[in-house]
Amino acid sequence: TQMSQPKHLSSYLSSSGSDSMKIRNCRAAVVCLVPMCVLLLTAVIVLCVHIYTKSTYYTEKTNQLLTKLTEERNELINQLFILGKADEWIYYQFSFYYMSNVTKNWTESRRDCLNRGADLIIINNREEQNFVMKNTVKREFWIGVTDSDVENTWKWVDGSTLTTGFWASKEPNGKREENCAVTYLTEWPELIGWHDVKCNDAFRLICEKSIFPLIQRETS
Ligand SMILES: *[C@@H]1O[C@H](CO)[C@@H](O)[C@H](O)[C@H]1NC(C)=O
Ligand SMILES: *[C@@H]1O[C@H](CO)[C@@H](O)[C@H](O)[C@H]1NC(C)=O
Ligand SMILES: [Ca+2]
Ligand SMILES: [Ca+2]
Repeated sequence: TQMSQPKHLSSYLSSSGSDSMKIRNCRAAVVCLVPMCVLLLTAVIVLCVHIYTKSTYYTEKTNQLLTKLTEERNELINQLFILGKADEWIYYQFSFYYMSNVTKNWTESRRDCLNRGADLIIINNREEQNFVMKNTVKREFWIGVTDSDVENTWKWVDGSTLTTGFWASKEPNGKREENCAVTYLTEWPELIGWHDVKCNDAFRLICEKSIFPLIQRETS
């Protein structure tokens, strides 16, 4: 039956012509066309199946993403509510900040931040440093960096190593005596910036809570 159809078709197509050459050409064309049609159809089906599975895959993915995003949003709203309630937190560039009014040593200050669901500030760049300067009074504030473990290897509270900081000129200078750091805003320009000081001294603190751990926890 496979061969009968091309034969029939070709004879139909060449019904007006008496030229056998024409018939042969037509037959050859049909013989070629039929597998091509089959191939094309197969391709279409494969493509359809592909698109179908892909679309269901994407629908699933989209739903997952939507659920995740909704959860994220709710969590963020929750967080905003908790932090906003205190009305002491400032939002800037994906982080919330809290500047204290009371003074404590570095360890106690860090504990204070942790109790607030945050940690001592990690100053990542010049913009963040400028933000801190703009939002603090002319005092020293603890920041989350210390070289208590290894002299002159300053580690942030998240375990990362400080590369370049915003140290005041001639700082850090305290060797083993001064292993914790404050950011200092003062009228003396040469003293503006970070200072290493004694960890047991009492200063105000800056807490930072990034919104990224929240998102990372959700997506992992
Ligand atoms: C710090 O607290 C005292 C009272 O405990 C208050 O009078 C003062 O205004 C506060 N300062 C700031 C900068 O919030
Ligand atoms: C920090 O202050 C607390 C409470 O005053 C004290 O118990 C602790 O020993 C101090 N820590 C350091 C490292 O000085
Ligand atoms: Ca930071
Ligand atoms: Ca110093």
